Amino acid sequence: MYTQSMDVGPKEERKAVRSVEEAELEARFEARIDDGGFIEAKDWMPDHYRKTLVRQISQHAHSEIVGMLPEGNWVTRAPTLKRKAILLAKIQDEGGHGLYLYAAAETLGTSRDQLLDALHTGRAKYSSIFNYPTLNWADVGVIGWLVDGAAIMNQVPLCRCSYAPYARAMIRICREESFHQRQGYDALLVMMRDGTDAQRAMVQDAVNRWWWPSLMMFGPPDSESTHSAQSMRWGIKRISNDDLRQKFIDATAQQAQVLGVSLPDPLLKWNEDRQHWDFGPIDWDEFWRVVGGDGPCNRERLAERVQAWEEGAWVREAALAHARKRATRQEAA
Ligand code: BYC
Repeated sequence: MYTQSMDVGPKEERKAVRSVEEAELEARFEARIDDGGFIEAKDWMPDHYRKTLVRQISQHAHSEIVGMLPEGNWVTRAPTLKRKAILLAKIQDEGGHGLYLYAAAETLGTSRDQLLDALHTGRAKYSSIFNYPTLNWADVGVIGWLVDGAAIMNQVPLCRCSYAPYARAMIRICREESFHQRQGYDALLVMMRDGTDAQRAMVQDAVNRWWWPSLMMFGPPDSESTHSAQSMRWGIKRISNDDLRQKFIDATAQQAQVLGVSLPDPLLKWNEDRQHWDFGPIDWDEFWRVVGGDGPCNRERLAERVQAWEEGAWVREAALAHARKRATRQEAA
């Protein structure tokens, strides 16, 4: 009821009418979410849902383009033409993923310039994993196996995210990510099976450095996750941070055995009762340090991004000038 009393002024009345309409819209929105339906860009949605999506999708987009940097470090030093072509294609794919994701975030009413400004001024987050260095060639294989492997584990459920433009982008991204993971595993398998002792040691060293940061990719424990409960209720996240992390560990512990590498966790052990692998404590202080900007490469990554943006200004200006010229010609014709 929005006209309970006769003594409300026109302003109060308008506010009350609006809130009734909003309550109805919200009820319809909630019902659609409960039925497992999808929300499209033009559908009504609560402000908090919109903000949560812009936050998550833009963080994801930033991760894709910052993720190009550690691998880019190895393009000129890839050991063979085949590995170089694969690496170039993979890095190019990450740029494409960033594009799909920025486009999905833009459908929520935030411009690409605003999103990139937040990244370049250090206000936006991107995945903690990309603040670690790539020290040897095996790091490229391990990024494919573990980092892309963790990304797929986290991202397959996002193909069913309640926000349809994000879900559609994720379907395309996941197809490509599975190739990324396989190329990494294949590169490592070749080094472990046919390589020299030095190459096998290089793989083990890379695994030792990337294992724990990969587990941190899934976010803080559920008990400390600020957004999980609401995002799960809205069907943005379908599986919790801890459950995804466990699924990832279960899959990779077996793959490590096939590869012939050991994982750097003395407590990693198959638990017959739980039907899962038990694992040791994660260093959450390290995670929050890296997320807070104080990881091994945070400053370097951000500086490189800003430099790339500034050096690309002439390309953006030329594209705009070209578009203006075409529009003028079309008007004149
Ligand atoms: N790094 O409440 P929570 C990839 C932040 S893979 C940095 O659990 P949420 C790629 C979180 O943002 C990587 N920050 O948050 C792979 C929040 O801070 P704010 C990208 C993290 O959102 C290979 C706070 O901690 N993938 O792209 O419910 C090659 C509390 O966390 C991290 C995605 O982004 C982290 N690891 O859950 C190239 C997938 N974890 O925002 C590229 C989509 C947490 O309140 N994203 N934080 O300031 C997601 O699924 C979720 O956003 C997360 C976190 C699972 C990551």
